[in-house]
Amino acid sequence: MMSDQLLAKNFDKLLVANRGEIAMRIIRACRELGILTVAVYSDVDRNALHVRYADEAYFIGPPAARESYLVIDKLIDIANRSGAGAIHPGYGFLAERADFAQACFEAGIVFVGPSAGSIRVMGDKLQARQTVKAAGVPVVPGTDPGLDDGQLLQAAPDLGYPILVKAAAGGGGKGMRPVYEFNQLANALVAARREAEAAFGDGTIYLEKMISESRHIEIQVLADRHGNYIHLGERECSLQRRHQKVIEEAPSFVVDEALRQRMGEVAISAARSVDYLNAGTIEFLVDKDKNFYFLEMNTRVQVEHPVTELITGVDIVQEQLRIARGRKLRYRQEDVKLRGWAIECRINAEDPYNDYLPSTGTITTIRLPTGPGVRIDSGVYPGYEVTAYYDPLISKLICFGETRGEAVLRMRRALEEYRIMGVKTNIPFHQHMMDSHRFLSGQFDTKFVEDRFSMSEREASDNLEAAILATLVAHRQGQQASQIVAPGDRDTSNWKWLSRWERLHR
Ligand code: MV4
Repeated sequence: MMSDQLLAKNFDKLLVANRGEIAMRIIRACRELGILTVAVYSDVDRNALHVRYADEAYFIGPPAARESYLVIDKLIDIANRSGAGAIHPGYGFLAERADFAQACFEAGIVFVGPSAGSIRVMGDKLQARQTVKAAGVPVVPGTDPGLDDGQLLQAAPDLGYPILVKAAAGGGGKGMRPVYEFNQLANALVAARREAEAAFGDGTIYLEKMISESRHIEIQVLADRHGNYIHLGERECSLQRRHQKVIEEAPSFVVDEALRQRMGEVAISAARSVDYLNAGTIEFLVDKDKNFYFLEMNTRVQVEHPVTELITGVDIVQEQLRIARGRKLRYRQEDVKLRGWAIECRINAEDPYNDYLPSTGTITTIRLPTGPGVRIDSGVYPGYEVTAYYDPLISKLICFGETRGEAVLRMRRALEEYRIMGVKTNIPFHQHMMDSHRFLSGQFDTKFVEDRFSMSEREASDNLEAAILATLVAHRQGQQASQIVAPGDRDTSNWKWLSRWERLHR
């Protein structure tokens, strides 16, 4: 059991300890619920949208986050001065810092999230693994805590190669090291421990069998103070580059109703094992035989939460606020019904033709796509300056359709409609992806973007027929929504192709 440090307290004013699109998203939910909002801003965010949109705004310091958005004492002080009874951390910054949740608790401020104890356990990947494993959650075969190098070397042959050396304090791909044969292992242990010690101040490492050709699929869970837990289905997050997700979708091409139910139940068990409260996400690896393994839990609202909102109708941020106010979840598991398909493209200020080099500068003009099935979550505006201080996310473009095909067609339309001047963006990357037959036929894993996708060449189309066949087979096997495949070129005939496939697969 966790030491349960959670405040049960209503509040009608909330401090948003974040910036950009997620600050806007939180303020919008507060507006709808009649909660007053307090924004904070650094020097470069004086004119930011979240500052103008909030009911009050307080200056918090220099642009560098560690002197502003990351300073716990300043945030607690501003909450107290403004009379905010709660703080929403968003994602990034202080969202997964147990000491921040603890500081809020000690100041009598509701932290919109789980307890410091839950964050602490899930933040230590080895402890998280042990805790969920004890609750019956499948984890990747690996080693127990507390082993020295000799014991790790001894354990390796039973796991089988390739092996991943992971840092307990890591996560999100940090401090991971692949080992392909026994004679590399001893060196890898020494190097990984030294790296982890330097990066996290904690040199604890462990071994896991590497699961190759796997997908990253995560389950959204919600938990209230009354012991109710529900899941909102899965998000497919395999399309990543350097551990940064670029496109997410819900549902996943490979998850059928039976698998969804099993993964959902397991995700809830994982959340229960730490007495989890509020919104959280259980990350799984799913191998090509559809075995799934717990990877990590994210103890915050995630960037990609909108795709789940669109297919479930559940407003996740509103639900977070209700939970924090001590209310019961508005949904029982049987109320959660998936409908349609949603895809999110992260529009980043970067140059996809130059190794995704970050692009800074002032956005002089921006015209955002709208219309049926299109949602934009954005914190930028004409005159907004993209700096190197914060992440390069300009906006999230999320498209909904009754079928995967319809969502893709809308995404193509919306990407063409998107106009932005002043910085380079990865819109061409997304357009290229929407033409990729592997994407269209759902044939990708976590290595796809980095290993098989290039902006400079078209994919070889020799697999096209196989892709089409796989799509049809998957469909016949009872996938609820349709899939489409198409050749690579974005010309008129391609468009005819797409709508024909889209119709065929309804
Ligand atoms: C793995 C794995 C394969 N086998 N663990 C990357 C981030 C962190 N959450 C764990 N990660 C992985 N752990 C085992 N045993 C492959 C990855 C991985 C990955 C996972 C999800 C999404 C993208 C990824 C890219 C590379 C590696």
